[in-house]
Amino acid sequence: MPYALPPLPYDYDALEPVLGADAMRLHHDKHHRAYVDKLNKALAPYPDLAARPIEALLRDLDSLPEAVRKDVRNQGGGHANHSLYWETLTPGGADLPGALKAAIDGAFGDADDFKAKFQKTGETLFGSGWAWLVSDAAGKLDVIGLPNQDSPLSLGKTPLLLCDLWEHAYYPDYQNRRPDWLAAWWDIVDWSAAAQRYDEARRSPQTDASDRGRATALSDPA
Ligand code: MN3
Repeated sequence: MPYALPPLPYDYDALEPVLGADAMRLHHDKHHRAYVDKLNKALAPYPDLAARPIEALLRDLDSLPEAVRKDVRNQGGGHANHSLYWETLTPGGADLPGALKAAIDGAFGDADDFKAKFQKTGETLFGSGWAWLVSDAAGKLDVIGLPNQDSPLSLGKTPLLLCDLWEHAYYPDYQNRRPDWLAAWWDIVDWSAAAQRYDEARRSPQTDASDRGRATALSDPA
């Protein structure tokens, strides 16, 4: 199968007490795997599409055959979002490095103002979805909430950080207390991973011409 469930980059219990081992095992082994399996099933008739990185497909949803567009958006989004999510968490958290800190200060006021905006965005997002810190190609930051498994890549933005606000992400540890989950999540954020993504976003904008050219050349299989 072309898309594979990436292993967790730490042990199931590594993010305790913020996230418990049972919840992590269920989230990674069951929920994330289900997105991967359904994505592979949907793209089985489209080997040319399945050979491309999921991020490239999400960046150009409109170019995909209509028969698979919804599955790429939902199942492919679920796979890409969770893959990034595991990568941007780390036991005990990590400090916010200089370049990204300066960008956050410039965009939001200071780190506390940013946190307050992120928290409010997450608390007020209706239903299932994610809260995101994103960058545009010019390096301008924004905080957005997106429903379901929608990806900022589909909006031409680069995701830097994301907090899972589906109930499966926090009910085992926080029940219905989404604000408590959002407040605790900061303790496991890997800021160095976000800063690295920020540097890469500014070096190679996501909507570069070569990738667009490949995507628009795609068509339905014969
Ligand atoms: Mn999830």
